Amino acid sequence: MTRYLFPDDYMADPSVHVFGNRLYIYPSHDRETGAAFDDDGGHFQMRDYHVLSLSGNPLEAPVTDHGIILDVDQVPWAEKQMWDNDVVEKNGRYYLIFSAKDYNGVFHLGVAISDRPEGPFIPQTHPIRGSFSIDPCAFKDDDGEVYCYFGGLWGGQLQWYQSPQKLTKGGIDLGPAPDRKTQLFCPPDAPALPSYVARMSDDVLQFAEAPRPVVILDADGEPLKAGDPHRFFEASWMHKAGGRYYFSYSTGDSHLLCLSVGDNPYGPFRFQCELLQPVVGWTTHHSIIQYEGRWWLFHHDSEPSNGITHLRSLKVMPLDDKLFE
Ligand code: FUB
Repeated sequence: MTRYLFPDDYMADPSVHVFGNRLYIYPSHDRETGAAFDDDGGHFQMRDYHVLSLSGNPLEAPVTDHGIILDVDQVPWAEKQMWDNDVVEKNGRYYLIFSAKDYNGVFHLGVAISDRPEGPFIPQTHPIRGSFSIDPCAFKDDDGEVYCYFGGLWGGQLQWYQSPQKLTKGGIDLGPAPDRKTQLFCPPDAPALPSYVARMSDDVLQFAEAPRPVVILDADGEPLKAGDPHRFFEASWMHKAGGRYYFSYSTGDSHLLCLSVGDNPYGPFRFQCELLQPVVGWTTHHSIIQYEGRWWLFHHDSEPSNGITHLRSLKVMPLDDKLFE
């Protein structure tokens, strides 16, 4: 049982939430620009976001396209590449957290605000202070605190930020430009580079603390190694079930979606299982949500574009409910 959700257009990286009784999907909006394929994702030249919504069984319900909710030209600090985004509700307002490149070619996270889940969203003039890399996931815990998980390797620039100590000083050391490429890989037996998580300020506009590394442990309680096909690459997603915190993510160059579990929002998280095997296309990216009494996996693949990796299509499939018991 699986469904292509929106055959009318290429969209990817779905972040999914239930607001009211409706399910809202916040994807990236893929497009063809002729940009050359490269290892830094230069072919992913998205410039705007849409929001989609549905009510009822995600395998059948009609999908509404609410149109463009934010365009790169509206964001003073962003030049290009509006990659993955997510939305969180707090005190009746909706906060869209998104990743884009600034005019120096550096990815940051930005925030845009709306009074409605379907937007439109008004962007802040500057990115989140101290933010870096891509793929934000905005998770609201039961106590109302919002956490932002983020990070992505290679084109997502996470490998530029290998020192949490530097981050805790509030500065971001990009390193000399010629070294950035050589920092891409660490030895296979070194601990894998982590994604990061930061609690957000009450107004959801800034990090309330220095980002902390998200550590994923293997069955022996050791951090996953850089050479492990299950180590983090991009596409952080956090959901809570039965009081436990489930951190899921893409493994990038090994093309898996993986699930880990912890007992608090910061982790560490213990690796649990592979959620999804490689799909058609290089990237795999997802969200997990409970809706209409079942658990669902929203993700994308490049099958409808005959494998063009930057022209992806949204999909949904039910998950085995036992995964989160
Ligand atoms: O959509 C651009 C990038 O591709 C995302 O940021 C990654 O997660 C991958 O899906």
